[in-house]
Amino acid sequence: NIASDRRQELKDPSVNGEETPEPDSASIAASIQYHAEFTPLFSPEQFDLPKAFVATAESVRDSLIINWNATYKYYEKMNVKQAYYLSMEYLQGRALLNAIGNLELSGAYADALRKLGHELENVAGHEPDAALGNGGLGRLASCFLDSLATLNYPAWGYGLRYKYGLFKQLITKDGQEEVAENWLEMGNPWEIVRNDVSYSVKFYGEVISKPDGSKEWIGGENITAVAYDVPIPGYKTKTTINLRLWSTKVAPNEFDLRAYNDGDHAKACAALKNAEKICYILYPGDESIEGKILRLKQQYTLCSASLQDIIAHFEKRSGKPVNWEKFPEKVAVQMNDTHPTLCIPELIRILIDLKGLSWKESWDITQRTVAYTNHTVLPEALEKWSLDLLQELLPRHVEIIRMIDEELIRTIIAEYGTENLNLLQHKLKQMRILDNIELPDSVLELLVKPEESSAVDSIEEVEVSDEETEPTDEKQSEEQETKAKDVVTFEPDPNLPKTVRMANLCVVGGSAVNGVAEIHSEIVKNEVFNEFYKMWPEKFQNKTNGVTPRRWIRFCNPVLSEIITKWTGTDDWVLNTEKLSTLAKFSDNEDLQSEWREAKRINKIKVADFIKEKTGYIVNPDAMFDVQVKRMHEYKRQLLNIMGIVYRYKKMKEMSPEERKARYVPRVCIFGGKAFATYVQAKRIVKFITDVGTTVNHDADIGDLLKVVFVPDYNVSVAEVLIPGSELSQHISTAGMEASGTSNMKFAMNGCILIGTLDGANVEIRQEVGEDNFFLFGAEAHEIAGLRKERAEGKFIPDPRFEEVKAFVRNGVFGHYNYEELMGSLEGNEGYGRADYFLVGKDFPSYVECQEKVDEAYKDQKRWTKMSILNTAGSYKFSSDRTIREYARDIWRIQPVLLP
Ligand code: T68
Repeated sequence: NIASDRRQELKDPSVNGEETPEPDSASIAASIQYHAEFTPLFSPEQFDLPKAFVATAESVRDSLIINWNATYKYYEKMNVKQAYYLSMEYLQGRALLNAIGNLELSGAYADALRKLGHELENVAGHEPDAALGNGGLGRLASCFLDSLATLNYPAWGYGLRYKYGLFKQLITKDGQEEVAENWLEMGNPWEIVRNDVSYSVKFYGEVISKPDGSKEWIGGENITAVAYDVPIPGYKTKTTINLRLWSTKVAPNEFDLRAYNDGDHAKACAALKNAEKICYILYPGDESIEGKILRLKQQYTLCSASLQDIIAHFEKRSGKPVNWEKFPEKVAVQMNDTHPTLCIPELIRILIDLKGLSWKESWDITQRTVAYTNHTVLPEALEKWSLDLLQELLPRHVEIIRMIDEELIRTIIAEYGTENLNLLQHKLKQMRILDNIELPDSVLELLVKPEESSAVDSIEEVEVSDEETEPTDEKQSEEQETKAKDVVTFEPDPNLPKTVRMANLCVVGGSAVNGVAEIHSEIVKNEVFNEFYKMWPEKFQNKTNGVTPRRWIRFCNPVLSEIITKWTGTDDWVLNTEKLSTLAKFSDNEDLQSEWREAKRINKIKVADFIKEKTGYIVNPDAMFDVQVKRMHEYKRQLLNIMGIVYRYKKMKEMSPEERKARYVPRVCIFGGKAFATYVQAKRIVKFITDVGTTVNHDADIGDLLKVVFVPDYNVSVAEVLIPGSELSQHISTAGMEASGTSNMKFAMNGCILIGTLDGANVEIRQEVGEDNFFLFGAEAHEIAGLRKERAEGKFIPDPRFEEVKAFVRNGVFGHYNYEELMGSLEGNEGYGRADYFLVGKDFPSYVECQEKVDEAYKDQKRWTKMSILNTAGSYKFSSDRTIREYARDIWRIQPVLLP
């Protein structure tokens, strides 16, 4: 055919079948040219950067597809146990440099592109970020995929193909503005649409009982989920696993042609839009009822399509008759937080209603198959769904959830008995999946002791109800009240909503529950799910997060990588990060120290260029680069950072120029991060930071001594520039609130020193890199509750320095935006609610004092460089390879499978 003739002519080796020789730059150039010519996405006349990117990516994709197919076929043949990672979010970032790096073709690609008139770096810069996630949770999923492929684990990721990723953040004079991120606008060369892999997903409808006693879910609204596969290459291995993203479209025959012909185009297209809009955007605001339904539809689409796919795959491999008992021996499903919880009732539904298994068999198989990772202890982030909403949208699933809830209640009763109804009431209140919902009748019967059964019809009788015991006088009424407090009631409160607690469902339905850092896993066991922990201690685990050293050192920081390779004597550290620890013994070596500083300087210059391009500010690369980049959230306390900066600025202004210079190290304070579009307080903080920047950066007295920069639109690619070029990074959450944090790991790996609280993975990082190489401050997790109480009781006496800063801000030094809300929230003024819930005021003095220690340390560059080297050396534990091996061993029970 003409195309393949043309490829022959261009000498593209991949036309000759799978057995390709190692591609050299000539064959790569031919392949790129071929794709540039035949890609239907661009007009033919020019080979500009966007087109060069797509053509290059498509040529890489050819190699990936070959490996993908080989991996798939081999797993099929070996019929191995496979893990499936279900996540509503993936923050993949850019793929080009990562893919050619993993394929070890970076040099060949750079040469090929140069022949075609382009620099690889510029071409790579034209790739839009795949931002199908909000922050840490989504990026973790992407790091895990990289490790799974690299370590040759048979595993797939499942997610949704959002048309618009996380919004693009603009910084204007009003603070943050959001615009839609149309990342697919120019097409996505990495995805392969599988039109033959699609499943029907149902919403609404009704459940009918059939004569044989089985149930069927009928009617309702049906849409189709179509698979889009994204190949995920491992590093230095042929293994290429799959990220399968579902996109939704109208079900066949749902397009209303009659309405269209009658001229009612809106009606005709309604079903079309209704199906497509499920995958329009990532995490739509769930303030409105429409938003809630959409979010739930997204979650169910992910669960239903993925499970149908997993089950079809299992059936195909297992042959007939299918032995369902074997399902958990072949399949492990990991739920990334509670967002995919519906896969528990969905798996049960499929097994019972479609495969004919019994409730007991299905429940047993499900529990042995799925496991749950918790990523947050914030109560407001623990998902709850209204029972009514679920009932309407997924009636069959609600029946199944009720069965699971009943199963749980029976287990609780078996564990704690019915003697002490007070205790039982407490346990049920904490643990039930259905919150504020009547007990099933069959359970109520259990609560009635046989000797009472003649007199007492149901447990309701043990209640003291107002109607029955009308008080006759005041004394009696008082007595009645005290009694009423002890009264055991299993009746729902009509004034409270009826909800389904997804986290409880996950704990009950899964074989394992894990937190994401040691301290977090302790909180999970001892606080969040304590009642479950007491009943099933063996279910609870810790899996400290990790990040991929490929993207987060090797590819984003090539200069440092070269130094590491030189001093550890091998580039093996990219796979075996323990090797990084050998750097420790050279931490005082002057040659290493000077190379190390030089690398940092090169990276800082890149950051300075980047800041100039994005913000217009010119910063001095010899100043200390102090960075806080993460989602904007009150608990992450960007406010503490900026208040500290304001304090520094104020002190500087009060000093003579000489004193100022002697006292302070020049600093560039860099912020980045997005605030959820409806999170008003977080947006105020963005505005505050940019206002401080406007004042400070134009203050001639201050000059290079202090600059404050808010880098707009923080994302994976921006992180890849900032992290290698930073020297101090801030991880300063209120202790006990950050589950883990993962950027802290990336910064430490890149020789950046952390200032932080004893929270999340900070605790372990500090342990690993050494206490002397971590700037610690602030209250500890076990103190927080007491401190909040003190605060609420008005017993807290703020530090004068904190009062000074607030007054300074209120004076209008940074303009006259309404700062009263922000400053007031730190005081708990009436109407502002939370009385400094995040304890910014409490930690402020220890924070500014710690920052003074940072300045002192930085003045001694030998000491600082040593600390920096020891951070990289001590960070080896935080490779996601380590994390993934632990999941594989302790939860999924899967083995690496090396392709022949
Ligand atoms: C993060 N969680 C944790 N959630 O905050 C962070 N939530 O400490 C941890 O390191 C990381 O998970 C990985 O374990 C999130 O990022 C979300 O993004 C999120 C999204 C939707 C709903 C709730």
